[in-house]
Amino acid sequence: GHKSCVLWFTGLSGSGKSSLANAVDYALFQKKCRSYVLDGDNIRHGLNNDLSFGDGDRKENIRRIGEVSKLFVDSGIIVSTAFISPFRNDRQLVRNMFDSSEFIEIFVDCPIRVCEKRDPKGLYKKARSGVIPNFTGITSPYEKPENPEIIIETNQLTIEQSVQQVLNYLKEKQIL
Ligand code: GGZ
Repeated sequence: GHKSCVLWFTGLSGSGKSSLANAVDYALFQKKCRSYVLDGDNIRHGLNNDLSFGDGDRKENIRRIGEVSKLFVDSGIIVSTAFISPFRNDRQLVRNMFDSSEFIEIFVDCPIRVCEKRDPKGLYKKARSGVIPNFTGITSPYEKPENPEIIIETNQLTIEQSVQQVLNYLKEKQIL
């Protein structure tokens, strides 16, 4: 058996949140844990398809994701969320929905020049040329976590090393 918790990945577009959340989720599945990933594909395209990227809608995006995460945690699942969640205050509001051991903030730390170089979807290019407004890191802020439970430098580590860092934390805290 294992305890349930939220692995709250936060970081810039292209920092590797989604890849890492999915890799952690797969590693947990292999260990026979019950886990699930919430990301743009299943939330921004569904429940939250009424929300834009303005500050107010980002806040509501994160609030709803916090509430959904709570349902998963109540059902005994380890839920990984992969959203930029750029505002410190919004992340704090979600943190406050949980017992302190249940909310694990993971700062996916990657320099913006590296994210911009990766630019897998060409979004930074569009943001620079003004086609996409309010783009995080370019024309909209990203407030770095001050006291995250885990910091992962995706620019310095392999995906396997990054996954291991998360698993080590979960073992240390006796969640696994
Ligand atoms: C940031 C944007 C924007 C703007 C579209 N700013 O790299 P991606 O494509 O796949 O992930 C980004 C995703 C961000 O959605 P989140 O729900 O994670 O954001 S937040 O937590 O701030 O609400 C990016 C794409 O959507 N995208 N427009 N203007 N990212």
